[in-house]
Amino acid sequence: MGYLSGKTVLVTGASSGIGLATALAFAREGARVAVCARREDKLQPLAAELTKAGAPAVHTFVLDVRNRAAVEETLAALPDDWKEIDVLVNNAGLSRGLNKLYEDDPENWEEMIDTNVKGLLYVTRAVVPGMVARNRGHVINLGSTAAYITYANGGVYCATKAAEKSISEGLKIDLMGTAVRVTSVDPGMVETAFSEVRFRGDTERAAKVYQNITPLQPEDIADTIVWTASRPAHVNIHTVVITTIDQANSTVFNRHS
Ligand code: NDP
Ligand code: 8X3
Repeated sequence: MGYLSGKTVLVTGASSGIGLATALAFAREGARVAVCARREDKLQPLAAELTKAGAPAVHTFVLDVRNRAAVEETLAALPDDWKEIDVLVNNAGLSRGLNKLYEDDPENWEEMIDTNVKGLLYVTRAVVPGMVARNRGHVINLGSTAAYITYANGGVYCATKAAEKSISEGLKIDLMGTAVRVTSVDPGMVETAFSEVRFRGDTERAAKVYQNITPLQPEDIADTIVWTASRPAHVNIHTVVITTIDQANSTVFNRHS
C-alpha cells in the first residue's frame, strides 16, 4: 500500500482542470477524496469517476471559497469521517481579463483577489487548526510562474499569485514545530479552462494562448502534487516551479511558428 492509501484529501476547485485531475490522481493512489467547487452539476459525475479510479470513499459538496461564512460553516459541518483532512489542495482560483490596470474593471480585481487570496485563506483557516491538533497534515497551494515575473496586463492576477507565495512561506514559518507540511506548486501555462474563464467564454481568444507551444496538461500538475504529498513525512517540498519545455518563465515562450 502506498503512502497516500486511506489518507483523506480535500481538493478545492475540483470541477475542472488541475483540481479535477488532482482529485483523480489522489483517487488512483487509494486516497479518500473530498471535492468541492461552485458547479454541482460537474461534481456529481466526478464522484463516480473518483470511485472508479480507486478512491475508497468520496465526498462532494458545493462551496464558493469567496464566501467566508459558507467556508467556515460548510467545513465545520463536514461528516465526522471527513473532518480529519490529511492533505488540503488549495486549488480554486481564476483570472479575469487581460487589461491595463488603469483601464480595467475593478470587478475583475475583486473576483481574483476574493478567490485566489481570500478564499485560499478562509479554507486554510478552517482546515489547518485540525492538522495542528493532530500534528499531521499537508497544505498544497496552487501558485504560478506569474508570482515570480509580472506579465503585461496581468498585474492583479500576478499579484494574487505573489500573495499566495508569501502566504505559503508565512504559513510554513507559523507551522514550525508541528509536523504539518506546506508546499506551493507553481505552474506555467497549463491547458485548462483557465483562459476561457479569463476571457469570459471567448474560446477563440483562449485557444490562441496555447497556440504553437506544447502546454502542460492538468495531469502533469496533478502528478507533481501527488509526488509532493507522497514524500516521507519528514520531507517538506517547499516550492515546485514547473513549466512546459516551451516556457522559460512567465514572459518567455518558444512558439513553434
Ligand atoms: P479551471 O478554470 O480549469 O479550474 C478552476 C477551478 O476553480 C474550477 O473547478 C472552478 O470551479 C474553481 N473555482 C473558481 N472560483 C471558485 C470559487 N469562488 N469557489 C470554489 N471554486 C472555484 O482552471 P485551472 O485548473 O487552470 O486553475 C486551477 C488553479 O491553478 C488556479 O488557482 C489557477 O490560478 C492555477 N494555475 C493555473 C495555471 C494555468 O495555466 N491553467 C497555471 C498556474 C496556476 P467552479 O467554477 O465550479 O466553482
Ligand atoms: C496561470 C499561468 O502564465 O497564464 O497562472 O498566468 S499564466
